[in-house]
Amino acid sequence: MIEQKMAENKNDEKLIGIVMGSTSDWDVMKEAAKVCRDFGISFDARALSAHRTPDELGEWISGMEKRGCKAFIAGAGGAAHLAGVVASHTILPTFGVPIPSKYMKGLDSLLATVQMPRGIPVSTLAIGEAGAANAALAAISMLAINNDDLKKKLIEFRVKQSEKVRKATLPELD
Ligand code: RP5
Repeated sequence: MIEQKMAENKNDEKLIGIVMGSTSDWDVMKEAAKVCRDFGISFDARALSAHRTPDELGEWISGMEKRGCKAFIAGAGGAAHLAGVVASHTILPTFGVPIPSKYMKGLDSLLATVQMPRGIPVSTLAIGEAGAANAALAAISMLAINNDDLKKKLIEFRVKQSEKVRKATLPELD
């Protein structure tokens, strides 16, 4: 019985938790999910808000910790306190992704995410899709410290990326 339970838990393992303040953030945050998928890293992605669903957010975080989560990625727009609230619930590393906002183009989200008071760190990435993808890469780099397969995959990713730049040509002059 106990063994079966352990097996069930193993299957339910999610190494990275991806959370966003609204389903409207998914277009940006799916870039983090895609990177996890491409590296074969299990993840759970949810839309949960720091101010609209605070209790469910806390429950999800503690549930993720039980499922073996090693890092959280949190994206929100506007008064983007979601990543800070996530970090307040866990000692696991939290990566913040500022979502582009309608009126301030994400500068508000960036400042709200990055300007954490001392004591509760949020590692904040760039505004938008690049930030979401980099948040996943940063979390994966952390996982790779103790995982040689993952380290290899990250090196391959970098090599391919460099090759792409080397092979790129500029367009002809008009
Ligand atoms: C934030 O407010 C969300 O993270 C989102 O970026 C923004 C707008 O949310 P919706 O009004 O689209 O649900 O909480």
